[in-house]
Amino acid sequence: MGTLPSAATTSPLLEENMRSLLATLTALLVGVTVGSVPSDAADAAHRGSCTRHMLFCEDFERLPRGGASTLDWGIDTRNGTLTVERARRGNQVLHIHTVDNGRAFLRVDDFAAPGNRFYGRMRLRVDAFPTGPDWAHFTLVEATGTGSSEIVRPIGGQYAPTVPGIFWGVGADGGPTGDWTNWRESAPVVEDTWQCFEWQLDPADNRVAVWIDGVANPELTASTTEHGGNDVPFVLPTVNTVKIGWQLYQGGTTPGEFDLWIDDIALSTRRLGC
Ligand SMILES: [Ca+2]
Repeated sequence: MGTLPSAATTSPLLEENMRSLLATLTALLVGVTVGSVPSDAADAAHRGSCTRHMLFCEDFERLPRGGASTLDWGIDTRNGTLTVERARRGNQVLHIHTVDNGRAFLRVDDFAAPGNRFYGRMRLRVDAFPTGPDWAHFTLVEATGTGSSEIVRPIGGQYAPTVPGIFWGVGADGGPTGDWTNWRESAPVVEDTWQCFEWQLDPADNRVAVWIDGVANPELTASTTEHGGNDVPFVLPTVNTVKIGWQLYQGGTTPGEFDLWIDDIALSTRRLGC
């Protein structure tokens, strides 16, 4: 009979050392995971926002400053300009400037989302919204395509002299539901402040949904039967074009010119957050 310990037994000291080693490794791993969150966020801000696969993304970091010119998207303007500018800490943004009822849009052509279901996200600061003429109506995001003539406007708004106030509202034009903007007093505009806007288009029930600074506003929702237009079904087009910028429809505006800044535009199959 030999005196060597069998393979099934381990000395208490060795077990204690292994437990201690495991505890140390676990603590290190937890520390690394927790510690990495803020530094990743800081890195993302430094690199810009186009670091993940998306259907479309533009953070303006790689564009030359000045009049916008790129092969990645088109430009649709009338009495308006698009200029890439340097903002705080070297971040670059798109400055949209229009006169009276002009327009200036970044236009995403040849867009296609799997199942025609997608989310949009942008950061936005508007210097001043219109307080004239009465019912002055503006659009910032427009989606069009095939299969339905509705021009879908997930992000837009209107000056309502009856409240009075200026409010965000989902809207549409050009289709069977007519020209409507379902502005809501629960969504007043905020001037001269960076805010994050997200929207979703879902063909399942022709739903348009909106989040402002990460918070859903259920009143800013349109669907097949719940919308602000004629009493007929609201049907989303199969979207192939998305325009992002500014258009105001009536002339003789107050103020006479409009300035806004947009950054971190993204279109994606899933919600990106802010
Ligand atoms: Ca940027």
